[in-house]
Formats: sequence, structure tokens, C-alpha cells
Amino acid sequence: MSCHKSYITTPIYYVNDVAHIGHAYTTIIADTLARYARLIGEDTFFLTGTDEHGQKIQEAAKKRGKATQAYADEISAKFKTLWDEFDISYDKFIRTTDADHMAGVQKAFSVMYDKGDIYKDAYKGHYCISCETFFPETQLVDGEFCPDCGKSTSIVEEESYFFKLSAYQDKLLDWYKNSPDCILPKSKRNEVIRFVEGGLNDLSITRTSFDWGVKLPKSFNDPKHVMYVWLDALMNYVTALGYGTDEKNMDFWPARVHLIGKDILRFHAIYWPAFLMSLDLPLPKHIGAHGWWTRNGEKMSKSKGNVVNPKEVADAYGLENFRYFMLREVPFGGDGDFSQRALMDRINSDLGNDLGNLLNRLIGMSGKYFEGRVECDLVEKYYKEELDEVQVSLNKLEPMLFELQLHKYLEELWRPLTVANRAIDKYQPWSMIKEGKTDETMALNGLIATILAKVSLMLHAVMPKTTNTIVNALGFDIDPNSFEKIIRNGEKLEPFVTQKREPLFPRIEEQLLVEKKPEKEVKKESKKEEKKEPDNIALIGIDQFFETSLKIGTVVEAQEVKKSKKLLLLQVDIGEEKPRQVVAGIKESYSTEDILNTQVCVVANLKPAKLMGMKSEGMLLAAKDSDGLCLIRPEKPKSVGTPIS
Ligand code: ME8
Repeated sequence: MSCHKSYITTPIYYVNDVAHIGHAYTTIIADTLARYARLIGEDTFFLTGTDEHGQKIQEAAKKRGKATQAYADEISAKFKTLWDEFDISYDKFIRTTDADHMAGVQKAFSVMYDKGDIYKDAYKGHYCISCETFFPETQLVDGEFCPDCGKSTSIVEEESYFFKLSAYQDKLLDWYKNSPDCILPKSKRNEVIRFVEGGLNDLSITRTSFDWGVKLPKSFNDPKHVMYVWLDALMNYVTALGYGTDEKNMDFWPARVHLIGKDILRFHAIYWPAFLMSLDLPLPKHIGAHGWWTRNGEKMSKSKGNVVNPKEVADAYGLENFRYFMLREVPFGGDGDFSQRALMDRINSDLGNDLGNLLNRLIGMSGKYFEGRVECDLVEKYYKEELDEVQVSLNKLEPMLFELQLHKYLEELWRPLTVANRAIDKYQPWSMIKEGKTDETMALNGLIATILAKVSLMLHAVMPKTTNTIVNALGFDIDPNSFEKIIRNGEKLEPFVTQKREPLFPRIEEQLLVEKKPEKEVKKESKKEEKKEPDNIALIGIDQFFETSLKIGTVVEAQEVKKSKKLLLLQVDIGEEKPRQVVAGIKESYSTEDILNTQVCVVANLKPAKLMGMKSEGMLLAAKDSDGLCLIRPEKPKSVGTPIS
């Protein structure tokens, strides 16, 4: 078993507001990685916490008529309670108002100063309180507004200590160059490189305009200064391990991965490594920046009034189902729009149909044919091909996880389930048993149990309780030992007896949360006569169905769309004067040769749309599951233009 150290962190969240699903997302990804690292036997330390200093927090407390510390205590406790309710397996919850953290920050300040990296000067600049950042005039929008959050900036003039960030420009560029996966996804690394190549100014790292922050070390005898909140906050990653005080956990440093949202990449990928270089500490192995959860395309944030409460979602749909959904639904680094419809589809289809049903089928078949007994001795003899196919997928998984490709990880992890479900349909155990093929039938059940066991072990970090329930039905518990035996060494399951149980993922027919809408939208909607809620399954009349014109077409021309991974440009004859141009997102599953001269079903009365600058005058019907996409086609050739009803 490995004795690697894995240090995994989330951002420390500001206590100016309570958590929404964006915060939950980062924390759930980090929790998944920490759980996986523990399962494979790594010595793991998982850190989360709250960021409590700075003008923004001071103002938020004032607005609510509360003392700053009392207000910070209250909101910090809310984050902690939420993570406890969410079973987040953190090893430490740090607060930047902790005395040892503050002592560590002061120590770092002295070390950087002694190194010659800090000097005192005067500063005048445009400051955004919301982002706690100065911006040069050239970056402001309309000469006034913050380029990051859009809020109004104000001119701040003060005496300040500066960190010689400019001195680290070349060293930072070397780091990005020599560690190609220091920033994930890799596309984000290029953005950072371009920014740093544009030149770095020294960074103002103290403030005198407010006092809610870490004071400078006493030896500086400069009591009006407090530290810049980002210096204070970033240092949490090492003070949590005891930097500057009791350094007993510093052997966990450097971090395996800092998980963050893309909004704070610059601080983590530029300032933080520069501070670490100044402190002569090693740099983190990875910084993983994910995208934003949005509502109707807008970043979720309290000020926009469009936040989704993670506790409500988890209570309604199940915490682990929600975890699965968040990780599966959006490619890491990309943005994702939250919808209950998409969540329900994932639960009903991936979890219910593919996973839950497989367990039910095993319990049903073993109960009916073998009084519940399942033995795996003959699996390899009869189903080697299936086992091999499963192994190909399993081998790909671990690297995907540590490259933070969690959606691909889960997609790949579903392939073995497809293999199992397909094997039942192909071998038809109900016929085999009638033909007296008892061994083959038992081995098929053994194959299904083996696949369920392996998938559960690899899914455990995402759905800890659910997967334990599954493997308990297969006669074992998930722990580093069973992981080592079944995944690493490929050992067979011991014989066991299944028992009937309640379905794990009862089907959800309609959305379970009534959503509050931002006031603006409510007003807009009340003016409309007909309300349409995109997440509802609305029943429609037959007339409404026939409003959609579906026709048989033949693809008469097919070209690739340059620079697009997904799109093909097609000309489809649907019996009109000239073929329709259709831009179809099918390139990952069909080549131009595959599709040329084949028949397709076309939605013919869609308003034309533009995709990558090309007009699209229709849409092809297709179905997509974890195995990929397939087009819906007529069973026999039909004349072009034939209506589908
Ligand atoms: O930035 N979608 O704290 P913060 C996805 N204290 N993730 C989101 C999100 C959204 N719509 N909104 C927020 C801070 N997040 C600093 C960090 S670290 C040394 C200091 C998540 O409370 C995402 O992880 O504003 C983002 O980076 C973080 O919350 C920002 O949290």
C-alpha cells in the first residue's frame, strides 16, 4: 500500500454570505479526491475553512448591525454546519481569525521582509472592495468599474508595504513551463502565462484604511497597517499545517491540489507561488480551477438573487445523488447551468436505470434460480471477454480522477454497467436456466456481482453511503483493504447470499423543489399570460405535439466544421426544392463518411439558428447516454419528406 501524502484544499470561503451550490461544488470535488486518496491508502489531509478578514467582511457585519467577530463567528459556523451535514470529510476547518493562523501570517511577513522582498512606499489606485483588489486604470470598465465583478471602484491613497511580485515574473514563467499540469485544466494555464508575460507590478500587501485584519509583527512598530486579505487568506494553506507555529504537519506540504473556482485563479496561480518562492517553500503540485454554476446563463451569486441553496437540493433529491450529478454533469473547468430537470434525469437514468436496476436484477435472478447464492468461480471461464472489457475501462480511471476529469471518470465508470446490462440481454439467463445451463447462469450472476463490486469501489469517493449499501448486499464493506484486493489485485468476490431490499433510487417523476425566482423575473412573468417553467414535465395535447414538423431526410452532403470537436455541416434533402443546411453536434459519434447518404429524422419547423457562424435550418433526432450518441433513423428507407407522426 502506498504511503504517499495527499494534501487537498478548498478555498476558504468569505463569511460575507452563506454557502450556495457553487461553494458546495468545490467542496464536493475536494471531498471526493480526499476520500479516494484515503481509499487507496494515501496519508491524506483535507483542509477547508473560512476567510474572515478584510473591508468586505467588516462592512457586511456593519450593515447587519453586528460586531465583526461575532458576525464572522456566526457565518463561519454556518459553513461548518453545512459541511458536517454534507458529510464532508475535512481534517481541519481553518478560520483566518484563529490565533495560530495569524501568528503564521506574521511569521511569513517577517521572512519575506528579511529576504528583501517587501518594501514600504505610498500607493494610489483604484480599489474594488468586493474583490479586495487594486486595478490599474487601463483595466477599469468605463474608467470606473471593476473588470472582474463590475462593481464601482474607489480611489484609495495610502501608505503601503509592497511585495516584489515583479521580481518573480521569470521564475513563475519557468514554473508554468516546466510543470505543464501545474494548472488544470491545461487551457487555463495558457491564460495565466499570457497574463504574466504581460508584466507584473509589485503588489500592495498592507492596508491602513481599515483595521479588520492581521497586524504586522510587533517588531515593525507600524500598528496602523493590517495585512492585505489575499496574503492573509492564501497563507492558510500552510498555517493550517502549522507553518510559523507548531510545524508538525508541514510534511504534508506541498499540496497535491488546491481546488478553486476560476474566479480566483490569478491569486492562486500568480501571487501564491510567488509568496511560496519568497518563503523558500515548494510549490503546489496542481491548482485545479473549475467553472461556474449558473442560472439561466448568469453566474450564481447572492447579489443577483439567483442562488440555489445546496441544502434544499440535497434534502429533496438526496445528498449523494446531488454529489453524483454535480460531478457528472459538467466538464471540469466549464460552466454548468443548474436545472432540476437535468438532476432528475441523472437520477432516473444513470443511477436508477443503469446502477440501481442492475443490483435489482442480480437480487431477482439469484433469488429465483439459486436461493440468493452468488458464486464467482466460473466467471472467467464463461465471461472472459466481458471481464476484459470492464478492465479496459477500470484501467483508465485513476489518472482521470487526479487530472480532475471527473465527468469523464464517471462516464467511463458507467461503461462496465453497460457491459453488465448488455450481458444479461445477450445471454438471457431465463433461457439458460431452462436449458439446464446452471453453471453459465451462476457465472453470469457472478459477473454482474463482480462488476457491481468494482464499480461501487471506484464510485465510493463520490457516493460513500450508497456504494456501501450496494457492496453490503454483495457481502463485504468498502475500505482500503477491499479496494486493494478487488481493484488492485483483481481477487474474486467470496460467495455470498443476496437479500431483497428497497430500490436505491426510486424514480422521481416531477421536480421536488419549488423555485423562488428573482424578483425581476417574477415581475416579467406575471405580465405574460402563459407561464412556462422549463424544469417542469408539462403534459401536452396531441395538437401541441403536431406543431412540431418531423420529416424523413437523406444526408446528401457532409463536411467537417473546422475547429469544432462536435459539429458536422450537413445538407439534408427533406423533399423540398433544395436541401436544408443542418449544423449537427454529432461529430464525436459519426464521421462524414458514416453519415453521408444515410437517412435521418429532421425537425423541420425550427426557427433557423446560427452555430459557429453557420446557419442551421433544422435539427436531427438523436439519443445520448453514457455510451455516446446515436441518431434516430427510420427502420426501412422512406421517401424524403415523409412526415413522422
Ligand atoms: O473567493 N460556481 O471566497 P468566496 C462555482 N475567500 N463555484 C463558485 C461559485 C459559482 N457560481 N461561486 C462561488 C473567496 N464559488 C476567497 C478565497 S482562498 C485562499 C480565498 C466557489 O466565498 C468557487 O470555489 O467568494 C470560488 O472560487 C469560491 O466559491 C469563492 O468563494
